[in-house]
Amino acid sequence: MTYAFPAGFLWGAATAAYQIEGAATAGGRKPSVWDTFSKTPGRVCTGETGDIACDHYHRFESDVRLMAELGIRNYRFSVAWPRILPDGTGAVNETGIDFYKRLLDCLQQHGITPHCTLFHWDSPQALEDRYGSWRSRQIADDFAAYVDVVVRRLGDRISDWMTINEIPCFTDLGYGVGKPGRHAPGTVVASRKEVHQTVHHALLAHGKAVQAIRAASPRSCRVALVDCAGSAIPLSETAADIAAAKTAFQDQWMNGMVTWGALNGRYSDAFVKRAERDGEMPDIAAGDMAIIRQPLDQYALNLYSGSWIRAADNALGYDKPALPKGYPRLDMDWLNLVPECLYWTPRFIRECTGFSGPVVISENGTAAQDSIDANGEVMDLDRIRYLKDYLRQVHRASREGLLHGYFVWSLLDNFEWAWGYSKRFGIIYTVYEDQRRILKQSAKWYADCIRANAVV
Ligand code: IFM
Repeated sequence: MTYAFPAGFLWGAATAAYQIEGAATAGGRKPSVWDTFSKTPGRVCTGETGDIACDHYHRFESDVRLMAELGIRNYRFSVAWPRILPDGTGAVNETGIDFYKRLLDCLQQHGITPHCTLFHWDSPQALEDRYGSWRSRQIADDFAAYVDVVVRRLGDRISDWMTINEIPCFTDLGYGVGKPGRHAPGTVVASRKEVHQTVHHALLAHGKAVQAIRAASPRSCRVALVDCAGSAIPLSETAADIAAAKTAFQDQWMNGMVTWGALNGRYSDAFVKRAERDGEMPDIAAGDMAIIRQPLDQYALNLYSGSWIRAADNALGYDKPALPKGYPRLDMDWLNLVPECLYWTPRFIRECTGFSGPVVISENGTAAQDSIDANGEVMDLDRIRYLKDYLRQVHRASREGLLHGYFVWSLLDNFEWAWGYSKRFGIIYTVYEDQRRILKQSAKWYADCIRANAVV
């Protein structure tokens, strides 16, 4: 079997500001909630912060050069809100804007198309101090105002915008009930209703951001939301298991709010039924759902794993068999190998929502226990094995017209949030001691795939 992709298939690599930029206090940037969180003892397991990270702020030119050498023609990066509006609102920090202008010009010189995420979890600490960031409805307007600033200044260089990255991660995982969330701001709230309220505010921020982009962009552009939809995979490809997985899909993690809200303009029946029963429905003002459901030009999915689902004779109509202890995974406890998520999730998005536009995998990859061998090489054959299996599912989806692009996570090893630098997701190895970069074997293999437009 050859795994050749349709012509025009988009190959890319992704990063995020707090994970790579470093330069935490340079050029007028003020703290984000992740600066505060990572400096709080016990929050990041290694005690590390993003203060220096990959020092990409100072080294972006050589990083872009490496990308170009690999033949990567699409780069997904994020803009740091606290670099642009250090106090969250108000005065614009032109030095921060200049950094992104220089990055974008450099990408252009190397023929690389930018895909810009406007928010990848680094909310300004000032807004956390002022009103508890995502707990307040005010953040939706403040986010839209920030987006307006970015699009007016950088919009002549960018056609592909992504509003917000993975809403469940900074809401559901950022706020805990009973114990602190594992992600910033790590607040403890009183109820699930309050957690759902933060999700609702984030969706509202997304909707208002889409409107702001369309109003401010000086050129015609494409807008997407980046969703980490929970994947439901039929245990067998029989009609019964496929139907069961499709039912489960509407209530996987936050799908019932995020995917259904953004694409259908209402929360899923399964979510509403459960939330009403348990007193966990967020407050929704008149008109909110219409704001949340903005027409999108593209839907972006960060997918890594999923749950196996089979039909069952119970009230739900499905069950989720527990995974055995020895189920394969590489170097991340949650990252069970389920390559099929890359096929079934785009397919269920198409079948369960009103969205029929292009879908792109905006992140996929794995952490692995990489090391430099005696020859100075990083032979991450385990990552290649993983990516090969996942990309074959991308191939299946793209042949059926369900997907049109793929961004590997990540371009280079970086700050993996609560895991610090202990987890390496890059296809390029970062030597943190001296900031050297070493192309891993997977980077060379990925370059071969791009060249062949196929899984090789
Ligand atoms: O590193 C993260 C990224 O910031 C968001 N998606 C998942 C990646 C791996 O955990």
